[in-house]
Amino acid sequence: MDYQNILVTREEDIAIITFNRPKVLNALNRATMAELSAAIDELASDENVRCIILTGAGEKAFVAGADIRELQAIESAAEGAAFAAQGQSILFKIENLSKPVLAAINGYALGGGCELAMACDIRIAADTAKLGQPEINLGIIPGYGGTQRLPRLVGKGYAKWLILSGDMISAQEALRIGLVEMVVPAEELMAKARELAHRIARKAPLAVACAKTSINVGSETDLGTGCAYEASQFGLVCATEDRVEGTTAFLEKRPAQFKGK
Ligand code: CO8
Repeated sequence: MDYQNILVTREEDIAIITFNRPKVLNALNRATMAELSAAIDELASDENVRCIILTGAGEKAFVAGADIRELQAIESAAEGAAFAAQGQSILFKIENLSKPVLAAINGYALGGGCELAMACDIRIAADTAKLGQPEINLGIIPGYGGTQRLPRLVGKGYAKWLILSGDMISAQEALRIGLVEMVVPAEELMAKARELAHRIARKAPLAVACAKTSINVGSETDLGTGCAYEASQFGLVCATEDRVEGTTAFLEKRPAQFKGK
């Protein structure tokens, strides 16, 4: 498919989606969100792609938020709610995708950009990145899941600090509070992200999918229900050829050759 606002590249068993509107710091307008949604669908059905990286074009930004010009043009409560719900559905698509999605945060991840990163499975930030939920400065609140995913990641107190003050924090501070999982020198960001993505891509894909889903489902329910879900997913992976291959390869002291079956 031909995209105008994003770049989609494939490298062996991974794919990279690059937000490509550097003149507006990769702000997410409706067209970009629609393309992101289409790209996720495209990569979901490509069995050669086992892991996806999201990043931003240019030196300055991952994504500096929703496009403020479009936010300014909203005319009613109903339009605003529908706008938010539409974006949320695309972030859910990323969160619920059976393939892992990594955010390589190469600069500003603000508002919708921070929300997008939070819908990813793992966040790796450049040491120069800055993160925050500055919506309050515009007279609005986060609308792409930020009031929900931020407290789940960092706890209510830090979430309220960031959302109520609009403060922007450094990558190091984001690491300290658990908003990102790794901080690396900016020049090493994409190499580190690629290396992790390829490493995950070489694991048994059905096991990767079941592990991701179990963590997602379990973190939204009580321990007993979560463990019951895990047991059902464990049963599913036990029925795969890759389980036979993985355990046999270990016992035969050779690398496993996973097939995704
Ligand atoms: N939307 C539109 N344009 C933007 C945005 C944005 N989010 N961010 C930056 N730009 C544009 C600027 O207007 C500027 O354009 P121009 O060159 O034409 O003047 C260009 O990008 C470069 O930006 P700056 O000159 O401001 O660059 P600085 O280095 O001086 O500052 C900042 C960088 C600090 C990142 C600054 O650009 C900034 O504060 N940007 C806005 C950040 C922000 O408030 N983000 C949150 C937006 S709201 C949101 O994301 C809500 C999500 C949920 C919505 C749910 C319903 C839809």
